[in-house]
Amino acid sequence: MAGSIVLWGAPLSGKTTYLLSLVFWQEHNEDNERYRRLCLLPANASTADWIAAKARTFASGEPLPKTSTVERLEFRLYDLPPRRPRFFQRRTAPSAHVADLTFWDAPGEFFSGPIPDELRPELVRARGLILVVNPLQPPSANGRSSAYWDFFDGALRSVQQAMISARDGGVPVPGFDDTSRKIRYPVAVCLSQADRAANPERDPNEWLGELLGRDQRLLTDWLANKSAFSFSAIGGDRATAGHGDPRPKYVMHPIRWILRESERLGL
Ligand SMILES: Nc1nc2c(ncn2[C@@H]2O[C@H](COP(=O)(O)OP(=O)(O)O)[C@@H](O)[C@H]2O)c(=O)[nH]1
Ligand SMILES: [Mg+2]
Repeated sequence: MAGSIVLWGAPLSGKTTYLLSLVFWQEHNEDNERYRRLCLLPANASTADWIAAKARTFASGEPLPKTSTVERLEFRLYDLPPRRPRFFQRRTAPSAHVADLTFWDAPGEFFSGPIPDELRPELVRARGLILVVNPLQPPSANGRSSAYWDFFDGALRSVQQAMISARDGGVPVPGFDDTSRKIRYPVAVCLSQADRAANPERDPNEWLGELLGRDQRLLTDWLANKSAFSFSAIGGDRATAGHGDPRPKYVMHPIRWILRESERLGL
């Protein structure tokens, strides 16, 4: 199978909660019963333990604890037939394992600068990258207006350099474009916790442009295939949304887009 989709994001952007939403909560909506669905599941026992422990903590209402170790977590993405197929859909394909998704759970500092060396080989081989930032809380607390740009620049520069050195070492890197020297695999830039914003439904590309200000052009210098997304893993503040399961919004959109784009690009 092709490389993984890698999830990366700023400290406290909502990465763990996003994974909870993908595995447990997803968008449950009547219409979805008529369509094929994507489903994310833990791929091994340690990942299953990790996500189950996070879900229990979330359900207890306690804050998710800070992480002190580095742990590689592996998930599998499945494409499933409709829950309630229409007559003409009766003979649709069965479920299939369509991609893997990798996440490193690690202390916040780990996510604030360049991507650490030990993770780069997987980023070089990846079929796509999900980058998460919180649009209401810049990635670093140093108060610089360029906090968003610093985060993207740090992460993407280290990926590009790793791709160049892999290629120079004779390893084929389909996710890299030799001519333009850009990262070629699809990169979904995600604005998390959209429910906290005054207008969660605003155009994510425009929203991202506003966060980056005059630096927005620079993202295109790194990335040949990018798109902005916004989502909410919880669907609303728990205090105001009351009890019951969270109701995530748009959480599968970046993943669907990466699957489609990586296929189009032959990755
Ligand atoms: N309102 C709201 N809060 C969220 C959402 N996602 C995460 N949070 C909160 O943001 C904080 C950081 O989330 P967490 O998943 O631990 O971030 P991580 O450090 O990137 O893994 C926690 O207090 C979460 O409850 C969301 O979609 N909506
Ligand atoms: Mg976390």
